[in-house]
Amino acid sequence: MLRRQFLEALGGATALPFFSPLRAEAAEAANLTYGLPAGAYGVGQMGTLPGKRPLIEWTARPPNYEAPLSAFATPFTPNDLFFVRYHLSGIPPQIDLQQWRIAVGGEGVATPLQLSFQDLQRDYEQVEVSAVCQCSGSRRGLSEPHVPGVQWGLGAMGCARWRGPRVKDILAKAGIRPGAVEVVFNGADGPALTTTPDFVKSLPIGKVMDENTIVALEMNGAPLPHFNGYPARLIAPGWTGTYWMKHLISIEPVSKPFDGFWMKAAYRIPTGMFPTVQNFATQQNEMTTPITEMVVNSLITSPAEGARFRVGEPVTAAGLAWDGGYGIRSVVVSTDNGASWREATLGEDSGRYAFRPWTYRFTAAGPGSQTIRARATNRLGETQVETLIFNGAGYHNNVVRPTTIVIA
Ligand SMILES: Nc1nc2c(c(=O)[nH]1)N[C@H]1C(S)=C(S)[C@@H](COP(=O)(O)O)O[C@H]1N2
Ligand SMILES: [Mo]
Repeated sequence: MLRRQFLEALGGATALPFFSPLRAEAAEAANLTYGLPAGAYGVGQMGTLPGKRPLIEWTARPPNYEAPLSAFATPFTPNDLFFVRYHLSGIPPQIDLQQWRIAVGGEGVATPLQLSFQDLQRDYEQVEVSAVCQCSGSRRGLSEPHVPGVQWGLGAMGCARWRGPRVKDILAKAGIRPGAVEVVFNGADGPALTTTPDFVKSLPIGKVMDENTIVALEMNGAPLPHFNGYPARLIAPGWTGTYWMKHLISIEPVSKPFDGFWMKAAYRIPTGMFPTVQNFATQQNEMTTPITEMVVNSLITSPAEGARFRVGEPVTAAGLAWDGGYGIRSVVVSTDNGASWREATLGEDSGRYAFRPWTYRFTAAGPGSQTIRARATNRLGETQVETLIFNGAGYHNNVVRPTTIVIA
């Protein structure tokens, strides 16, 4: 049977048991996460964008490609396995570096600037920030009940070393006027149909002036891949990917809250629902508020779902943990369905915005199946939840999630 047919057949068989070899096999065939809506298994398939290795293709126009679990074997995600997320399909097929400029302007600056790539490299201190870029909707496909939108599994995220000038240094050069409450960022992509609003985002002035908010000209020591925002993108460490404007072409401080569609109608969560410290006060109302910081979370990268071990065999579980920029304090692991938890060993600390690797060794019990669960806690004491905090957009899913291994 062709893989596609196999997956479609599986798509019809809803309500597979919590763990089944069939489900593990199907997920593995397409690199898909288990637990997605049954129909998603007929949609997600491997696809290759120019400059990338195969990723899980959810939509080709606009391009929405998820990283397979193998991309997270290292704490920095390879550029050619980094996920790709776009809202609009009017993406410039290529960008001419000689012609490309960032316009720094609007009523909020004294001296408007037109900055070339060379200006950005030459005239400003270059700083490096290691940071996770995670889509607000990563794991949306695991929402219960399921919600509309791209049915992302675990891989709508990645971590890179980003390098370039600080936004605050650029604004200092342009002479930012007092009274700016937000800064508006736009990218070179646009709607294919004029009826869809252009993707434009703002950030509160406090976040913009943070010394870690930069315009990245490099990603992991190389030029940005085209589909990750070549030649330059905004980095808003700790905050979800929606603010990380790709193909950046304008920076504009404003004295009133920006009222674009992508601020007012999208990327919002019910006010007070999540325990974030930094919020976006100028965009908040009683009902909803913009999503801001990522919530603390972890991923088990090894062993794979359905992996086989012998009774008594030593197993090393490994994975990653991250949060909104406070840093990971601990990761605990349970191999007995959550009855007891023990400390995992944390790996190299690449900074408070980066993936923190962890490992945990145990002995396979059994025979039968055994579950592995990981739970990260950050330095604020925030921890992952046992039960989903449901919201209609499927954001901030940090539910503790089991990986099941088979022991014979
Ligand atoms: N120009 C532009 N920038 C964008 C977007 C977009 O659609 N267009 N999507 C944003 C969202 S929602 C996310 S999650 C990140 C994804 O970054 P990546 O595609 O490099 O993984 O880009 C952000 N920047
Ligand atoms: Mo996103």
